[in-house]
Formats: sequence, C-alpha cells, structure tokens
Amino acid sequence: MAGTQRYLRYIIFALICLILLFFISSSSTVPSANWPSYSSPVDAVPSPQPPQDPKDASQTPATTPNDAGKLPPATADGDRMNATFVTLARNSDLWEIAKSIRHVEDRFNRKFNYDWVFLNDDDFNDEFKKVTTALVSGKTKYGKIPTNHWEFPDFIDQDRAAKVREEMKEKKIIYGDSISYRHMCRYESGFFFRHPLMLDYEWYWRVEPSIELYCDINYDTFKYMAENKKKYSFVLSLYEYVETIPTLWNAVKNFTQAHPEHVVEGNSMKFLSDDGGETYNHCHFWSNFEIGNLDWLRSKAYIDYFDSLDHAGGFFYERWGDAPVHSIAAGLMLKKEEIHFFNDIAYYHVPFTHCPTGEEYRLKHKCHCNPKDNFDWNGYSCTARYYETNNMDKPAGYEKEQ
Ligand SMILES: Nc1nc2c(ncn2[C@@H]2O[C@H](COP(=O)(O)OP(=O)(O)OP(=O)(O)O)[C@@H](O)[C@H]2O)c(=O)[nH]1
Ligand SMILES: [Mg+2]
Repeated sequence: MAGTQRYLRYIIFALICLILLFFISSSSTVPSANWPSYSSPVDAVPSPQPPQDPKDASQTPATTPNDAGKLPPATADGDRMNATFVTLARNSDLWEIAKSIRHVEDRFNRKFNYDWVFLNDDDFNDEFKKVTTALVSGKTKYGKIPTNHWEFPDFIDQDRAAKVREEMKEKKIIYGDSISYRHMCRYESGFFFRHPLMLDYEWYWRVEPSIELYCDINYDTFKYMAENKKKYSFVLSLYEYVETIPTLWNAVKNFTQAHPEHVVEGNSMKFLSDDGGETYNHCHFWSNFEIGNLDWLRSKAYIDYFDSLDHAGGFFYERWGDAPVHSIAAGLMLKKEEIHFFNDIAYYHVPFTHCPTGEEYRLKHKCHCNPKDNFDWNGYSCTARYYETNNMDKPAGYEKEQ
C-alpha cells in the first residue's frame, strides 16, 4: 500500500511538472497581433563577409582611385561678373530648354549662380516660369519682346517677301517658308541685347533648347572674357548654306564703304574671305552658342552695321541667319585677338558636336563626349581656318583625332 501511495505521489508530481512546462512554453508563442510591427535594425546589417587578405584586395580593387580628392565647393569663391544667360524661347520649348538648363547648371552654373533671362514674342505661361525658375541657380527674368522688334519693318515689300518664301519652300530650303524663323533671326541679329532686361548686363551666354555640355567648366568664363579682352566667342564654326544669303556679302560691302571707320585693323578678314574681301567664303561661327560682350553689340559700330543690313532687306527677301550676321560683324569690327575659341567647352547642338581635342583634358574634366564625334577637323568646319587666321598651333594630337 505504502508502495502504491509513493507511486501515486510520483505520478502527481510528474503531472504538475508537465502542466507547468506546458504553460511556460505556450506563453512564448502567444501572438502579439495588435502590436506595431518593428523590423529589427539587425535585419539591415549586411551579412558578414569573410575577412579579406589585404594583398588580394590590392590586386583586384573593387573601385578605381579617385585622384581628384575631396569634392569641390558647392559654389566658387570670388566676385561675379555683370553677366547673364539669355534664351529666346516659346512656351512650347519648355522641356527642351529644361534639358539645356540642366546641362549648363550641372557643368557650370551651379558653381557660379548667374542669372538667366528668357525672352519671348508672346507671354511666358506659369508652367514655363515655374519649371525654369526651379532649375536655374541664379535669378530668372522673363521678358516679352516689344512688337516693333518682331514684325515686318515698313520698308519691306510684303508681296516680294511672300514670293521668296514660296520659292524657298519649293526648293526645300530649311525654314525657307517660315515667317517666325525670319523674325527670330532678325531679333537675334539686332535686338536681343537692347531688350530692357538685358540693359542691366555687360556679358551674355546664349543658350538654345536641346543643347548639351559634355565637360566640367570649373572657371568663370565671363571673367576669362573680360580679363583677356575678348568680345565674342564660339565653339563650332562651319560654312553657311549659300542659298540663304546670296546677297549678304554685297550688303556688307555697301556698309563698309559707307562706314570705313567701323572696320578695324588687324581683324579676321582672312577667316571670312579667301580673296582679301572681294567674296565671302561662307565661314561663320555657329551662334546657338555665344559668350559675348553686350556693350559691343550696343555700340554705334554694330548698330550702324545692323541697320544697314536690315534696310538691305535680306532678313525677309532671303533668309539671313543671325550666325553669319554676328560672325561677319565680329570678323570685321573686332581685332582678331578679341574673338575666342572655347576649345574647352564641349558642346552639342543638333547635328554637330564640339568635343575637346586631347584625352588628358577630357578625363580631367569628366567629359562624356565621344572624341570621334568632334566636328572641328572635319572638312566642313571652319575651325582650322580660325587657327590659321590667328597663327595659332592646333591642339596637340589633333591629327590623331581627325
Ligand atoms: N519666342 C520665340 N522663340 C523662337 C521662335 N522661333 C525660334 N525661337 C527660338 O530661337 C532660337 C533659335 O531657334 P531654333 O529653332 O533653335 O533654330 P535653329 O537652331 O536654327 O534650328 P534647330 O536645328 O531647329 O535648332 C531658339 O532658342 C528657339 O527657341 C519663335 O517663333 N518665338
Ligand atoms: Mg536651335
């Protein structure tokens, strides 16, 4: 009996132990359904890697060394010039000019924060202003072009102009039948620098929609122009489409005969003419990129030149572009040393690219253009002629990059 009781005590003790064990284990599995979930920071820690042998690591580095060291400061020290970017655009150009602004800001202006003037023959809408203001690091200003700068002057024969547009359309000359393109070319030739918003400035950098910049520009290009006594600059040069300017050179010769005082000694006539000024070789600087001096464009010499060409009528009776108009002015009325080739500004405007010659420069300035696309040494470019006019040596290694 005593043995049976002892067994019973053992069994009861064992049962109590089992019940206790059950409660302990089940309490740890109670779901905490109403508690906010919490992801342990431990989850974010990458799984440990086996320690690396330093010798192996140096043989197969995971990254290339960046010799540039620390990042440059967000904005460059020093004074700013009295300068602005300037863009002529329509509201419909918004997204293409947005791309251009992004390139200019990333490669240059985020370091300098220059202003940007936008000009239009119509009112800019709120979306255009909102987006461009957000993209530009400097102040943005929006101007409407006065009507009398964007209309047929009264001395133009409308019937004659209309006939020319029809003929050019038949000949499939690009923009040959466009009235607005002609107003644009005339405005860029003779008026943008006189817009009230531009009167505050001495220097301009013209930017068009859909352009690209391919290398970092780490210095103030406006300051460079001023310190080196430059008045006009370019990155691409080429021959003009002859059909658009058949009588331009005659008009220029009429101007120089009437105003010989405006033609400067030591100019770039050699760049413009192969026969001492008798005929024009059609070379010009491509004006969709320009960094230049506004006081020069506002000078009596330039205004006399523009008025003379304007009265000759070729903006409407032909289709004179602002590129040859500016280039001829710079070529005849500036000393040749006053025109600068920005070889270091890598640039694209459909369909041509200027990619700086020389690999060392391209790598140091984080350029992303393909040197094979560089137009400078192409037979249709006038840049080699610019070097010859100025007795300058072409950049080292240009033969290999032709
Ligand atoms: N407000 C305004 N701007 C214009 C007009 N036509 C052209 N523009 C601007 O004038 C500049 C030159 O015009 P583009 O159409 O780029 O002329 P282009 O460079 O000869 O030709 P693309 O090969 O088309 O670039 C650009 O900044 C245009 O946005 C116009 O009718 N009104
Ligand atoms: Mg353009």
